[in-house]
Amino acid sequence: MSHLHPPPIALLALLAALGLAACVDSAQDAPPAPEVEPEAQPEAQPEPEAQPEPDPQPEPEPEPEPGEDCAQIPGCEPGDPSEYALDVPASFISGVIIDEDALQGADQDGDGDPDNALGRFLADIGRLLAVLDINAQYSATIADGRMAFGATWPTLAGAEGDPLEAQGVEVHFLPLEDVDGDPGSTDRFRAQRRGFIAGSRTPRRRFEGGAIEAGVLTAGPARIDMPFPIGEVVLELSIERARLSGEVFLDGEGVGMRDVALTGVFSIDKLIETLNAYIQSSECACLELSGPLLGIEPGCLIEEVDGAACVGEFALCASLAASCELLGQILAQNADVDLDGDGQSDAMSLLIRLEADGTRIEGIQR
Ligand SMILES: [Ca+2]
Ligand SMILES: [Ca+2]
Ligand SMILES: [Ca+2]
Repeated sequence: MSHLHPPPIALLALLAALGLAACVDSAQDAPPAPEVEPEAQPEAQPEPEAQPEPDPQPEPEPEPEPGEDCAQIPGCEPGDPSEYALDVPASFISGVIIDEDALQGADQDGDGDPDNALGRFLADIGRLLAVLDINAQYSATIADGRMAFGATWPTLAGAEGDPLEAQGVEVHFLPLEDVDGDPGSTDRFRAQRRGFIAGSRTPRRRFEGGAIEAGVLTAGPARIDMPFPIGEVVLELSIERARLSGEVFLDGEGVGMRDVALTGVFSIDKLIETLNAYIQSSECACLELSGPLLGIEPGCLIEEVDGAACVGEFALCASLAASCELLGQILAQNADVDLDGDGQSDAMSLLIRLEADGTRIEGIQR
C-alpha cells in the first residue's frame, strides 16, 4: 500500500519506546549530565497531534527505488503513470490499526499457529513504557491528511453481475494527493506519481489473482510497501508475503473495506535500512552522520554520535541514535520468521487491520 506505511510499521511505537529507553540510557552513561533534560523528550514524543503546522500535503520524498527497473519486474508495463486507467472503483484507506493480539494473524512459520510478532512486541513495549502510540499516529496522520493512500480495483470496473462475487481480482495500492487540501473530505483524490514503478504505468503495490466470495476478499501473497509516519515524514517499510482478507462492499462509486486483515512479514534488515535512511535524511541533519548508524550486531555502526543539536521536533533523531544498541537487541529478539532459510529468524510477522471508504481517483498528480 502506498502509504501503508510500512511497519509498517511498528516504527513509531518502536521509536517512541526507544526514545524513552535512549534517554534512560544516556542519563546513565553521561556522567554528570546537566540533569533533567531526559524527561523532556519522552513526554514530547507521544503527542503527534501537537504539530501545529496545517500543512495539508505530506510532501513525498520521491525516491525511485534504487535499482528499480521496469524491464526486470514481472507485469511492469513501460510508460507513464498518466496512462494508467483510473476510471475504476477506488478506495480511500480511512483506518490502519496494528493488531496487538499475538494470538491473531496468519501462520508464517508453518507450525499451525497464528503469528504476530509485531503485535506481541508492541504490546510488551506498551506495558513497559506506556507510550504505545503507533496506532494513534496512524489515525492522526490519516485524519490530518499527512498520510493519504488508497486502492484501485481495476478488475471490478464494469464487471457484469455481482462485483462482490469475483475471481482474478486485482487491488492496486497508491499514495494519494487530496484535490482540495481538506482532509475532512475524502471523496476525490489524485494518485501520486511515486506510487508507480519508475518509467512505467504500473503501480508498485499490486495484489493479483485475488477473489471475492460472498463479499469477502482474499488476495496475495504480494510484496508491498507499507507507509508509516515518523517524525515529520512518512516512510515506507517493505512487507513480504502480504495477504489481504476481509469484508469489502460497494460504497458509492468505490469499494469500502471493513476490518480487512493485512498479514505478512517484514525483514529486520529492511527495517534497519529504512531507519538508517531516516536518520541520514535532512530530517536528522542535526546528527551529522557520515554513514549508516543502525545495525543488528553490532547495534551501533558508529560510535559517539552527538545528538545534542537535535532538539524540539528533531529530538526523535537523537533518541534513535542513542538507542542503536538497544534497538538492535530488541529487533533481534523479536524476529520470528526465517525469510532467507538459513535457520536464523530475520523477520517479524505482523497483522494490520484496514478500513476503507469508497472514493474517486480523478487523475495523476500534476
Ligand atoms: Ca505459526
Ligand atoms: Ca479532501
Ligand atoms: Ca534467516
